[in-house]
Amino acid sequence: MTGEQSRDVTRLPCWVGGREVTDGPSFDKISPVDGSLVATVTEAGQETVDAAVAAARRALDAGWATSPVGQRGALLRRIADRIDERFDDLVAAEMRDTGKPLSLVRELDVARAAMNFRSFADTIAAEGMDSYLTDLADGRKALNYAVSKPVGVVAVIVPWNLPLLLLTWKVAPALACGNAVVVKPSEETPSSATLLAEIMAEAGVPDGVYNVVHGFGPGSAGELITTHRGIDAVTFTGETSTGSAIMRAVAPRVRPVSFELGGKNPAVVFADTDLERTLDGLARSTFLNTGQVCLATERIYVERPIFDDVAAGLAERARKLRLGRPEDPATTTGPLISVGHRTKVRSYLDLAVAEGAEVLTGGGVPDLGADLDGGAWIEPTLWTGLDNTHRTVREEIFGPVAALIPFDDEEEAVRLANDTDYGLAAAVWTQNLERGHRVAQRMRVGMAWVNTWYLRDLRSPFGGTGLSGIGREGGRHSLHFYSEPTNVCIQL
Ligand code: NAD
Ligand code: 6OD
Repeated sequence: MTGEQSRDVTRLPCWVGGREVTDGPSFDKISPVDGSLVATVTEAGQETVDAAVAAARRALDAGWATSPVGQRGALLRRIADRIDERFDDLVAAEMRDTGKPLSLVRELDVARAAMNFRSFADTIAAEGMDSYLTDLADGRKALNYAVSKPVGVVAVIVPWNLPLLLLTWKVAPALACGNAVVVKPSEETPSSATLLAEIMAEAGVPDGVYNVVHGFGPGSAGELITTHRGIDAVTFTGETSTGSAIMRAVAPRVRPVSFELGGKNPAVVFADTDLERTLDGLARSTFLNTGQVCLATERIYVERPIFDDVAAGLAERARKLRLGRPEDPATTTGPLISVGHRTKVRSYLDLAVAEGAEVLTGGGVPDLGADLDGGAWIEPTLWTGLDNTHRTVREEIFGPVAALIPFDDEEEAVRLANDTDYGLAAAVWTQNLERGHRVAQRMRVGMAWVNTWYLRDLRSPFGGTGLSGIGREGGRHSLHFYSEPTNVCIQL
C-alpha cells in the first residue's frame, strides 16, 4: 500500500482517450474543513465532452466491446490490485475533497473501491448464457440462445458523499460487461476520479475505455453528457430532483437509465430490542459520514415504553462524537461537504424548531476554533416532538440529524415508516426475529435491514422504490443494466 504521487494534485485535468485535457475554463474545489483551496479543476465544455464520447466509441470499436470475458475479469482484478498499491494516494485524495475522518476513508470508501472491481470480476465470470429449447405442439423445435452485448458508451454521473465508492460501484460492472464510460464526478469531489484514470492506465485499461469530464450539472458537463447523441445509457446517483432532470434530458432519445436517488429512511425500534446494540446501530446509521449517506436514518420510530431510554441513549452517543480535522485519529465526524450544503441543513434546523421540535442535542454550528471557522461544520442533532406531518420529517435533509417519534403497536409502526414518497432503506430493531422478518418484508423500500444497518453483500440488489430510484444494481442486477441481449433462434 505504498503511495507514489506522480502528478500535481492541485491541478485536476479532464481525462479523454487516455490523455489529460486541460483546455478551457476551470473552477476551484474548496476544502469543507477550513475553506482553503484544494484544487483547480478543468471544466469540460462541449468540445471535451464530444472528444470523450468519441474516444469511448473508438475504444469499443477497436475491440473492447468484443473482448473475451475472462480477459476483462483479469483486467478488473489488476485495477483492484493497483487500487491497493495506491491506497494511500486515494485516501489522501478523498480526504482532501470531503474532510471525512481518515479511518472512515480507509475502511469504507477506498476499501470498497477495490472490492467493487473484485466483486464484479467474480460476477461476470459466473454469468451463464441463457438458452432455451423450444418444443411446439405443431412439431417445430428450435434452439434459442441469447448473446450478451455491452450497451455501448455509458454516462456515469455520481455525487460527492461516497465519491470513489459510488463511482467504482458503477464503473466496475460497466467495464465487466464491455462498455466504455464517460464519468462525471461531482464538482465537489473531482480528485479520486482523476486519480482513478491514472490507475486505469497503469492497470492496462485500453485508452478511451475510462474518460473523465469535470464540471457541474445544468449548462455544464452533466447536462452536456445526458443530452449527447453518442451516449447509450445513463447511470446516475444523486438527488431525486436531478434524476428527474436527467430523465427529461434522455427522454427524446429513449435511453435506459439506472437511478439511485434520495431517501428519508426510517428505523423502527421495538421495545424488546437489545438496547445497547440498537443505540450503537442507530448512532451509526444517523451520524456516519456526518449523515451524508443516502441510506442514513432520518426518522426513528420507537415503541413507547422505551422511547425515553432510546432518546437519552442516542443523545448521549451524539454528544460523544468528536468533530475535527480528518487526519486526527480522535476525529469521528467530519464537516458537511460544503458551506452551501450547510446552509440547506441549517435551514432545516431552523424549520424543525419552527415546527415545534424539542432539540435533544445539537441544533447549531459548533465553535471549533479559528482555524476551522471557514469549514462546513454542523452539530449532530436529534429532535423529539415532531410527527409525519412536518416537513422536517418528510424531506431529505442529508445531514447528521434525526427525529424520534413514538408508536404504540406494529401496525402503527409499519404505517408511519411507509408514510413517505421515498423508498430506499429501512432498519428494524427487535429480538423477535419472526417479527423482524415480517416487518422488514412490509417496508416499502428497496433494502431493509434487521438488527443492523448498511451491511453489504455486493451481489444483492441495491436501489430504491418511489422517489428513491429506478432499477437495481449489484451482482447480476448490474449486469442486466450494463448489457443487452440479442436472442438467436434456430429452427432444428
Ligand atoms: P446531485 O443530484 O446534486 O448531484 C449528483 C451529480 O449530478 C453531480 O455530479 C452533479 O454535478 C450532477 N448533476 C447535477 N445536476 C445535473 C443535471 N441537470 N444533469 C446532469 N448531471 C447533473 O446530488 P449530490 O448533492 O451530489 O448528492 C446527494 C444526493 O445523492 C442525496 O439526495 C442522496 O440521497 C443521493 N444519493 C443517493 C444514493 C443512492 O444509492 N440511492 C447514494 C448516494 C447519494
Ligand atoms: O454500498 C453501496 O454499494 C452503495 N451504492 C452505497 C450508497 C450509499 C449512499 O450514500
